[in-house]
Amino acid sequence: MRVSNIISISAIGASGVLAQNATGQLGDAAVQTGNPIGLAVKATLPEDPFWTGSINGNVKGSLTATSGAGGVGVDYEVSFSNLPTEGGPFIYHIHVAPVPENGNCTSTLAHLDQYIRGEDPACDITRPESCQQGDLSGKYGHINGSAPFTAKYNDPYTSLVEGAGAYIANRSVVFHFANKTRISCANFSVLSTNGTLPASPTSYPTGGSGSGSSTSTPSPSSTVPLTGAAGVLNVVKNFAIAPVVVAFLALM
Ligand SMILES: *[C@@H]1O[C@H](CO)[C@@H](O)[C@H](O)[C@H]1NC(C)=O
Ligand SMILES: *[C@@H]1O[C@H](CO)[C@@H](O)[C@H](O)[C@H]1NC(C)=O
Ligand SMILES: *[C@@H]1O[C@H](CO)[C@@H](O)[C@H](O)[C@H]1NC(C)=O
Ligand SMILES: *[C@@H]1O[C@H](CO)[C@@H](O)[C@H](O)[C@H]1NC(C)=O
Ligand SMILES: *[C@@H]1O[C@H](CO)[C@@H](O)[C@H](O)[C@H]1NC(C)=O
Ligand SMILES: *[C@@H]1O[C@H](CO)[C@@H](O)[C@H](O)[C@H]1NC(C)=O
Ligand SMILES: *[C@@H]1O[C@H](CO)[C@@H](O)[C@H](O)[C@H]1NC(C)=O
Ligand SMILES: [Cu+2]
Repeated sequence: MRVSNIISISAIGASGVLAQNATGQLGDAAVQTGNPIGLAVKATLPEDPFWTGSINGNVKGSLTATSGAGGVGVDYEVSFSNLPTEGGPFIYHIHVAPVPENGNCTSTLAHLDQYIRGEDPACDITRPESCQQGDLSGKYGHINGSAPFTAKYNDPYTSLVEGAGAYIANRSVVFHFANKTRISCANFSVLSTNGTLPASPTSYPTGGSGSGSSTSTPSPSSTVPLTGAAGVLNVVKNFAIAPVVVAFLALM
């Protein structure tokens, strides 16, 4: 008893400050400005789940991301339904890499984490700037039950400026069980730029097994290269460390 008390007290002593004030090795996440007004991207989960266990069809849903008011941060609109009846609370994140053509969610690697924070300790919801940028459910709420879930929030720490380390549109969204097992994942596609719909905004790749509803419009841009947005390449005010971070994440 004594010994274990002493051990736990000293463990708190040693890690308490860090645990309460966890932040990235590179500090807290910076607020992202200059996001292109009117740009919207959307990730829609495919027809079939990546997870091969027993669920009643894939989770349905999407995450729409638009430039925040005044170009500050990104406004997210999240909607998920047909959730599994067990295995929650469910979590979802922006992962660094896109989903490969074969739909393998493992290949999306780890969370967008430009500041090298890591997953542990868990995100403190009262200090979102200290969390991994991609940990959206950590910052804005887990999905507790199996009822259809919707949420809307502004995240100041992610970006729609191509070239920024915090850029999300060339990455992916992954939906997990509470135990982190990956159920499904999706790339972002451009939904609109200033109200105009490029390419085929309503058709999305179905991930894994292929034979799903094919797009009638040929859409080389079903994922995001923002080719039309010439003025958008606003690299200057942003970070050049993303490759380093990706390298770190690949180790996790
Ligand atoms: C940890 O965070 C708390 C609350 O934000 C703050 O009061 C305290 O000074 C911080 N401690 C350190 C060592 O940064
Ligand atoms: C949308 O239009 C506004 C005003 O004309 C312009 O400043 C902005 O760059 C445009 N956004 C995109 C994504 O093209
Ligand atoms: C994760 O949770 C799901 C749902 O409860 C379960 O089926 C699966 O076996 C778990 N995976 C691991 C690795 O524990
Ligand atoms: C996701 O985007 C990447 C990069 O554009 C692409 O190679 C991949 O095929 C896309 N994945 C799916 C499932 O469409
Ligand atoms: C997905 O990719 C991972 C890592 O490359 C690999 O280990 C795994 O076997 C793949 N899973 C499927 C279902 O292809
Ligand atoms: C989920 O449950 C936790 C703990 O009970 C609570 O703090 C949180 O607000 C709930 N999240 C949502 C999105 O309702
Ligand atoms: C996504 O774009 C950022 C720059 O905005 C870049 O640093 C990163 O390597 C790209 N990621 C992928 C997977 O293409
Ligand atoms: Cu994740």
